[in-house]
Amino acid sequence: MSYAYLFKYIIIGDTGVGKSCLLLQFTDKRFQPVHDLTIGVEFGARMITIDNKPIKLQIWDTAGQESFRSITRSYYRGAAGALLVYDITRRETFNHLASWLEDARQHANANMTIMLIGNKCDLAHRRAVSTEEGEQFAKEHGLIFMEASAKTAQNVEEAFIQTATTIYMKIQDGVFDVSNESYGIKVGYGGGIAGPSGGRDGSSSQVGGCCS
Ligand SMILES: Nc1nc2c(ncn2[C@@H]2O[C@H](COP(=O)(O)OP(=O)(O)OP(=O)(O)O)[C@@H](O)[C@H]2O)c(=O)[nH]1
Ligand SMILES: [Mg+2]
Repeated sequence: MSYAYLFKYIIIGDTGVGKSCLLLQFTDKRFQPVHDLTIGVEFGARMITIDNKPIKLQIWDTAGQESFRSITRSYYRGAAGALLVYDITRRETFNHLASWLEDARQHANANMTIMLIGNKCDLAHRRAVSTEEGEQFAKEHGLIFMEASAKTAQNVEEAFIQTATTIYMKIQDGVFDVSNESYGIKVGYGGGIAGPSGGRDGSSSQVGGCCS
């Protein structure tokens, strides 16, 4: 399937916060109740539509465990968007956000769009981080913010799509040189400047199905 643009995303955050579950909910509309520890990096993809244009999201789901941190760092480069995830029921995952941002600042391009996600908002009775704290942190660091649940699917679509909308608007504003793929953006048919080979979707390792 052809696309106007392809955006690369990375999902980061502590182990167990629900990164893989958010991806699975977005690509397959399923929830995995068991913690299937990610080893290294996994991959998912899905089509969305923004401004009537087909956009392909190519998503790298990284392992949160400390021992994989150096592998994760090698995926920041070439990402247009990042979902930085914490678990609203575990304060330490919120406390570690600054160190994740530090990694992003060092290894990602300066125009990467970062969406902060307070996940597991279905577990309100076990909440350890207030919504206001999440909002405040996001505001201080120039991030977009949403609370979400990979279990109920609340705000999952919204988080991925809002991130893409922000990237799309940055492209319209001329923030990126889209011919330079190191920004994590590829132009296909109907995008800005369609290249001679642009637009063909040759990906075969797609985890999720396509929608819309
Ligand atoms: N109640 C609830 N549980 C969730 C939610 N998201 C994830 N979980 C559970 O949290 C655990 C960890 O989820 P994963 O998605 O595997 O976590 P991860 O961030 O990918 O962890 P690593 O791969 O080790 O970095 C699993 O048991 C999930 O079922 C959610 O929104 N609500
Ligand atoms: Mg995982």
